[in-house]
Amino acid sequence: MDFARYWSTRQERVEQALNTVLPSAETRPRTIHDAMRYSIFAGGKRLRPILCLAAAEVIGGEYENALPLACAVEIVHTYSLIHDDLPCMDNDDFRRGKPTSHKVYGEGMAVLAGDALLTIAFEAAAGARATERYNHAAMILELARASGSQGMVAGQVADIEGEGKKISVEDLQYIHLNKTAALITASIRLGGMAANAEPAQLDALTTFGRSLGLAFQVIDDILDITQTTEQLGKSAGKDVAAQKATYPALLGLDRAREIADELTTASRSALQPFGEKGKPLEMIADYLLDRKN
Ligand code: GRG
Repeated sequence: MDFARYWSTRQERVEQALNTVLPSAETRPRTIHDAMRYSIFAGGKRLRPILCLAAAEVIGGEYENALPLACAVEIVHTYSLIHDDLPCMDNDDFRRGKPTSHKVYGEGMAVLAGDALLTIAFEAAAGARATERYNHAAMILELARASGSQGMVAGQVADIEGEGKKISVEDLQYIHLNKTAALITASIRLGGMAANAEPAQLDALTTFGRSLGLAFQVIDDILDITQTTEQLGKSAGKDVAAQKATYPALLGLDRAREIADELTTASRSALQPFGEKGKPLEMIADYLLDRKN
């Protein structure tokens, strides 16, 4: 399988779909729509939507059916990045290789662009087609739970409260599972739902998602200290500067690498019930382990 081609065709399809979901930059009020588009089209990898499409295909569905949900997860992700970069949060000047939203549009407009993206994500999700096992409410609930105060926001709260403190590996795992793995897992589950996955299949996708999501954040922690700002497209070395608890900080770089390997292996094992059909998700897991940004 030509993985580069697999990735780029889906990436292009996601770009097109996002372009349709978002109001044009000329739509009044222009500033907010321009700001929303600026961050959405700033050059993200599109990992979450591609995982969503891949999960639908692994279950045997058409990836087109999962596109509204794929857009929804990418839009929630982009909102979280805009807010995470604000001076009152991580205070970052660069994201996706470009100046952050508040640097270009000012803080007030960046907050609003994040708010508007979070809202329009649910509009996008509402455009999904219900399946025999999963109605619209189930899909919307999945996205809401993963994004809210018992999902991504919970992780962000624990992350902020943990800054400068000595926290346990269990606490760090709680942060990573919520801040990062929750939305990644939901992206994969939503793809499965769009393809009418059987309950046991959805369980297998969930196990895959949690291990992959954790591995993704451990690798992100490692890259923060091993890569340059240019390579990452966002400021490197921020975790050390903010005295953040990370896997390398708590356990050392070598052990963090081992953990990323172990989690990737665990995620691949969860795909066993899918046999050969699970190959695309397996390749995505391998690609994430080796990524440089
Ligand atoms: C509610 C005010 C308010 C803020 C919410 C929840 C939140 C802010 C932020 C948490 C989200 C966050 C920054 C998680 C970290 C996950 C992570 C490693 C993101 C980078 O993902 P990539 O590498 O990025 O997929 P690209 O740019 O490629 O999409």
